Amino acid sequence: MTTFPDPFNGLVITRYSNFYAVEDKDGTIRQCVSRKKLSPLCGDFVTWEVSGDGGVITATMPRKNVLTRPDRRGQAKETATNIDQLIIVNAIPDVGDEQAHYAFNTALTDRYIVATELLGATPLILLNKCDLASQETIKRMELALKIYQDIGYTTLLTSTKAEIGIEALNNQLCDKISIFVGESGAGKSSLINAIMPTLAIRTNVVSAHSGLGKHTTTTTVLYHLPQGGHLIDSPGVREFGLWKVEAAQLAEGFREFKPYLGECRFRNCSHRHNAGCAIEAAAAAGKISAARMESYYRIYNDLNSSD
Ligand SMILES: Nc1nc2c(ncn2[C@@H]2O[C@H](COP(=O)(O)OP(=O)(O)OP(=O)(O)O)[C@@H](O)[C@H]2O)c(=O)[nH]1
Ligand SMILES: [Mg+2]
Ligand SMILES: [Zn+2]
Repeated sequence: MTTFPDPFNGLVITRYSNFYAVEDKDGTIRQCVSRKKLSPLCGDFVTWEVSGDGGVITATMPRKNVLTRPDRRGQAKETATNIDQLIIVNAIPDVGDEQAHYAFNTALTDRYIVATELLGATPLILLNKCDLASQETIKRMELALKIYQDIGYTTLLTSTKAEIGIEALNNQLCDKISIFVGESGAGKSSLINAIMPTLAIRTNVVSAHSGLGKHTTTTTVLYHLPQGGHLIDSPGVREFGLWKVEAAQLAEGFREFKPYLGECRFRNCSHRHNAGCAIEAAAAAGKISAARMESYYRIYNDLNSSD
C-alpha cells in the first residue's frame, strides 16, 4: 500500500498530453488536470479535488529530486521525481559482436551513476540478457562489474528469458521508488514484467528488417510492487547527456574520489593531468580504477565541449 504523506491524497502515476493519472488513497486511478502553475511529474505526491468526472491537482509535495532525460532536440526534459534508486539496465553484448568484446556500455553507465549521485539516489548496475552470453563473456562481464562492486555499488546479472537474477532484483526493490533507465532494447520493460507477470507491459521487439523497435516504451509510468515499493518504467535513451552539472561538480559524482577531494595542491584542480592532484595520484597508486578515471576525463571533456 502506498503511504500518502499528509495532507497529500494523490500520487501521479503517469502523464498523457494534458492529463495526469492520479492514484487516490483507495487505489482508484483518476484522470486529472492540473492548476496552471504546477507541472506534476510521475512520482509526485499531490493534493487533488473532484472536478466533473475527474479531478484537478491543486498542489504538489516538495520534491526530493527530479530526474531529467534528453528529448528529441537534446534538451533536458523532466521525467520523474522522488527517485530513491536508479536501476541502470545494460544488455550484455551479443555473442560474436567483435566491437563489443571489451565490456558493456560503461560510458553510459558512468554517466548515469554521476546523475544518480548528484540526485542523492542509489544506483544499481544491472547487466541483462546473460542467457545470450558464453561462459567466457560472463567472466569478462563479472570483471567489469567488479570495478563497481569494489566502490560499493550493487550489481546484478539477469536474464528475463532464462529467469536468472530476477529474485535477487526483486529483493532490491522493497519500500522505495526505483526507476529503470538505460538504452532502448536493453530489457527494462521485460524486467518489470518478469517481476510482476500480471502487468504484461508491451516490450520492444526490434524488427530485423527496419532495425526499428516496436512497442518501445514512450511514456514514464509508475507501478506498485505487491510487497511495497514502486517501479517506474521509462523510455530508453540513445545517449545520456548531463545537464546542470558543472565541471567542478562532476568529481562529486565519482564516489571513490571522495576521500581525496580537497587534498589536491590547487583548490580549483580539475583532476586532469594537474600537478599535485590527489585523485590522479590515487589512480596512479591503483586506488582508483583506470577505467573510471578515463570515464571522468571523457565526461569532463564532453561537458566542456557542449558549452
Ligand atoms: N535473450 C534475451 N532477450 C531479452 C531479455 N530481456 C529482454 N529481452 C528482449 O529484448 C527486447 C527489448 O526488451 P524491452 O523490455 O522492450 O526493452 P526496453 O529496455 O524496455 O526498451 P525501450 O522501451 O525501447 O527502452 C525484447 O525483444 C525482449 O524480448 C533477456 O534477458 N534475454
Ligand atoms: Mg520499455
Ligand atoms: Zn585534483
